[in-house]
Amino acid sequence: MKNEVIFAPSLMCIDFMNAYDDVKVLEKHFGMLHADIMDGHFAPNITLSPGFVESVKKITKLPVDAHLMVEHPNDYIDTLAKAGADYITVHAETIIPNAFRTINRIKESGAKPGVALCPATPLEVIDSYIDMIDLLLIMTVDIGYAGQRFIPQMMKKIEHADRLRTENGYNFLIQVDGCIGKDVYKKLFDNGVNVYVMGTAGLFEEGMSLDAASEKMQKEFFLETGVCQRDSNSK
Ligand code: S6P
Ligand code: MG
Repeated sequence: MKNEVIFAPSLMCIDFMNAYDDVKVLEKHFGMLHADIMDGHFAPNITLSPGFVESVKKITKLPVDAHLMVEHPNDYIDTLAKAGADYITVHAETIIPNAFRTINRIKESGAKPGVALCPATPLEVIDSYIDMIDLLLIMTVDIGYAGQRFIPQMMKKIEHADRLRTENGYNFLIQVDGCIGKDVYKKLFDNGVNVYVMGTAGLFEEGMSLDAASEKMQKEFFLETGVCQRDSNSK
């Protein structure tokens, strides 16, 4: 668990006019795809949809993790599961009144439950159900947009989550999302991060083909951490 490394390119960063080809390139290189779903209320933007996830799942066998940044996540769980989302990640801030019902509903839908924390939300908020989740998403930027700066205070939260996992024998994957690039690979890896959401900071570079950028990204990760591609990307 601790050493499992998966790169999950962020689908909101692909070229939508070239979506089919971009997904096919990503499929060649990576082990998961990350789909941001926002409602313009909980997050100040509108991005992908369950329908988009369904289209992606029709053309690839890669697992998709759906990151739900919406006020009412329960409204989307069944549709997303039907669309083929492998992980459904809801924000802890949005499920406080009915966290157990929501997590159980994700499990019943056949998807794996994930829980996300905005940067200002402490880990303690999920104390009572941390043992029920398959994925813990620690946001390293405020939600809504690609291209922001990494929030350094998040390193402590990641370290804490990894310690809790080891001490209690929990099995969730730790995922990070927001400005993940070569400056932080080593520290994140050393702190037990498993799933790296790759956006504009580490992967989608203007002026470079996605194929070349995918290779460059993984070489950089290898140089910084010593983990090679063959050991990563468990699908
Ligand atoms: C932000 C969203 C993210 C972005 C990702 C992009 O609300 O959850 O998944 O798509 O942050 O990465 P970057 O490297 O542009 O910050
Ligand atoms: Mg995201």
